[in-house]
Amino acid sequence: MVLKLYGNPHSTCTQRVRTVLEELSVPYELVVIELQKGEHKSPEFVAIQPFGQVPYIDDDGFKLFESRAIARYLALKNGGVGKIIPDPKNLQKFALFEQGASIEQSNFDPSVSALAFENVFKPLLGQKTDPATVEKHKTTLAGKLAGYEALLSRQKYIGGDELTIVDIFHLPYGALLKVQGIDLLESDKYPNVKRWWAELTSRPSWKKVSGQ
Ligand SMILES: N[C@@H](CCC(=O)N[C@@H](CS)C(=O)NCC(=O)O)C(=O)O
Repeated sequence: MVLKLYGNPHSTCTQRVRTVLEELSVPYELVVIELQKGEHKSPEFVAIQPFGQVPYIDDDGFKLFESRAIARYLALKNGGVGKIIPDPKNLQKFALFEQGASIEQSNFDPSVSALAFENVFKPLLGQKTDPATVEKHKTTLAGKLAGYEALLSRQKYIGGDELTIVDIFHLPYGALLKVQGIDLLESDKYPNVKRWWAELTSRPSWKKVSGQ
């Protein structure tokens, strides 16, 4: 049975999983969950994903949610070891990869997802953007990008010297920054962030998923 991905093409977390699927050339069927209609809050959906959020996968009856956990599972299962995830047997390399995974979740995702919520999703939902919240998260992000610059000046990627799913995890929310007037490619202040972002965003997997 072909792998089923329950999600929505506009959902950042669904895009994260799709990009990893493209990197691995794994065939899949996207089962579109209409967020506008509240399909992710239906009893059938919540019976599988108790938080009522997309995405989840159904891999021949095995169901898994949380986009980053799905990405790890898919990479380990589908020949991604040494390609987009380090070999867990190489302890130090794997530990640096896990360090990168924590960096993305604690130093990038909180501000970029909050900014996307304020500037992109709230207007779509007919809600008002709060300028003070936007400023607060912009300031936080600027500080975090300085940390990214320091890290990327001593290693090629976030999880070490090889590209991993951790870099890919940044793509959906990172790409939404551009429509909010924050272009990581225009950032002369952070040349290593610029180098890293240019390479990441030009990957065929992301171009396909983002429709570029
Ligand atoms: N940590 C979860 C977050 C999932 C999530 O926030 N999904 C969003 C779409 S990107 C969603 O379903 N939002 C609707 C809601 O929370 O009601 C993951 O990475 O899968």
